[in-house]
Amino acid sequence: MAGLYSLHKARSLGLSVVAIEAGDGVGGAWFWNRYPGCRCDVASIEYSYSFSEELQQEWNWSERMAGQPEIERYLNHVADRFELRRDIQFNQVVTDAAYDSQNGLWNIQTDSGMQFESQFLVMATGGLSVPYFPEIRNAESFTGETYHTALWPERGVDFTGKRVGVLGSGSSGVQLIQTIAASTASLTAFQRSPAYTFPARNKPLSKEHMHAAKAHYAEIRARQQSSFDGLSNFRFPTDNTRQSARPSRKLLNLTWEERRKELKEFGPNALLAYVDLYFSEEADQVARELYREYLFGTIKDKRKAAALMPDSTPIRCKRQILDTNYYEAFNLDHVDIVRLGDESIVEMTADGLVTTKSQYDLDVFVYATGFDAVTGPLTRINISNADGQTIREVWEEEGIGSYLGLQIAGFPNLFTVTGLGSPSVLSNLAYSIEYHVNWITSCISFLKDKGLKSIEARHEEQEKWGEIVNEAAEGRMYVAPSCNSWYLGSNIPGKERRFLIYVGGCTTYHEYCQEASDNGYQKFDLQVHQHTPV
Ligand code: N01
Repeated sequence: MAGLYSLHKARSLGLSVVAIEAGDGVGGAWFWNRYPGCRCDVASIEYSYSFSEELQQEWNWSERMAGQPEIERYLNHVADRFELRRDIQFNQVVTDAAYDSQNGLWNIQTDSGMQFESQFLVMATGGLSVPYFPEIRNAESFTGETYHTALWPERGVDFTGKRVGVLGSGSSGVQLIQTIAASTASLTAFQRSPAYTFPARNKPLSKEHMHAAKAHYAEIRARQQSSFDGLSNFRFPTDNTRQSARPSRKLLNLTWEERRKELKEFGPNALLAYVDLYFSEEADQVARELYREYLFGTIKDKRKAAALMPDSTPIRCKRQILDTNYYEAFNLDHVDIVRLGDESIVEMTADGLVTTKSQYDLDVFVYATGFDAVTGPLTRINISNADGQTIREVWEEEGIGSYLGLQIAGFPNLFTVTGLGSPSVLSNLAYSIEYHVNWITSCISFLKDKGLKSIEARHEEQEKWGEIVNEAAEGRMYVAPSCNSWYLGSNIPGKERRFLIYVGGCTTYHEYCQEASDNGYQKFDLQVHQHTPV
C-alpha cells in the first residue's frame, strides 16, 4: 500500500521514481499473507486509499472487512488504474543501500545484481514483512509439508483429511485455524500464549451500503482526519448490526449485574468499549473474569476451555484479534489445543512434533509465529550511512530510534513510511500510510525546489521523540510487566524491549509532524549542494 502510493505520488510531483519489489506481484502484506481465512480487521471503506475520488467511486467492496484475495485484487486494480507497473522492478530483493555523502546519492543493490542510484530512498517496507521462524530442533527433518502464514504459496494448500499442527495464536493463527479446522483429519493448535479474541461480526456489504459509503466518502475521510486512530467509525444509515456498548465507559463504574447484562447484550465485544481496560489492572482483572465466563460458555470441553484461557496477560496488552467462530472450531472432536508451558517442544522428527509429554504425528506443520516487526524490515537490509555503519549496527550500539517514524538520525534522505515510533499499526494503516507518503513527498518537493542536497533527522530531536513515544505509552497495559507482544519486540529473542508505536493519537502526532516541517523543516539538518573541486 505504501509503495504503490509513494510511486504514484512521486510521479505526480514530476519526480523520476522506481519501486523495487521482492515479490512478483503487488500487494505487500496482502500478497504474501495468503493463508486461508486471511482478512483485514478494519472496515474496507476505511482501510482503502482516499487520494482518488474516481478510485473510491469505481471500487466496490463485497464485505465489511474484506478478505485477502479481495484486497489483493484492489491493490492490483490500483496498480493498473494508475499505470504503476511500468515503474516497478519485481522479483528484486534489496540487499544493500549505501549513502554516498560526496555525491548525495543512495547506491542500492539487489540480490540479482541490479543497481540503482537515487537521491532519496523511501522504505515502504511495512512493519510486518519479516516472517519470524522460532528455532525448533531438527525442524528440517520433518518430511511433511511446512508453511509460514506470511509466506503462503500462491497455489494454495489442501488440508483435506490431513493431520495439521499450527504453532501460534495471534491473528494469523486464529484466522487460519477457524477456516481450515473442519476440513482436516485432525488439527492441533500449539499455543504458548492463548489469545483473547472477539467476534468480527463481518458480513457482506450490500449494494445499498456500498452506495451509501460512496455518497459519504467525503465525510468518512474528513472524520478520519480529526480522529484519534484514523477511523471515522462510519455507521451505515440503515445498519441493524448489533452496536457495541457505549464507548468511553469505565468497567469499574458498573456493578457486576450491569457488567453481565452488557456482556449478554453485546457479547464479549462489550469489553472492547471500556476505556479503563487500557490503564487499570483492576479493570483488566474484572474483564478477564467476564471473558472467562464467555469462553467457558462457548467451549464445551472444559479441559480445552481451560487451556485456551489466557492467564496473566492483560486484555489490552496485544493487538485485539477479531475472529469468526474460532472457539467453536475447538468444539469439533478432532480439533485440540496443546498449551505450551504445560508441555514444551523438544524437536521435530520425520513424523511430526515431539513435546515433553507426547509425540504428535502430522502431515502439515504451519508456523503462525508472526514477524520481526517494525525494525526487522530495516535491519535485515544493509542500509549504511556515510561512515559505512548500518542501521542494524547503529541501533545495536545506541538503541533503536527514529524521528517521528519518518527518518533515522545519521541517514540523510532516507525516509520510512509508518516507521518506528509513529501511530502505524495502532491506527488505520491505510490512512497513516497516505499521511506519511504525503509528508515525505512534500518534503522531497521542498528540497528539490530549493536545490538542497539532503535532509537528516537530528539526534537530539530523535531522542526527544523517543521520550515522547515512551511517555505516551506509560501506564498503559501495552507496556505492563506482564505484557509481552510484538509491539514491544518481546516476541523475538534478544530484541530490545521497547514500545515501537506512538499511542498519543493521530491528530496530536500530525501536529508534531507539522511542527517539524514548519519554517522550512526547522527541526531537521538541511545541506546545500557543495561542488567538489575538480
Ligand atoms: O503474529 P503474532 P500474527 N514458541 O506475533 C507464537 C497483523 N495481522 O502473524 O504470544 C511458541 O501476533 C506467539 O506466542 P506468544 C496484526 O497486526 C492482522 O498472528 O509470543 N509460540 C503468538 O501466539 C497482528 O497483530 C490480521 O507467546 C511462539 C504467535 O506465535 C500481526 O499481524 C491478520 C513462538 C504469533 O502471533 C501479527 O499477527 C493477520 C515460539 N518460539 C495478521 N514464537 C488482520 O487484519 C512465536 N509464537 C486480522
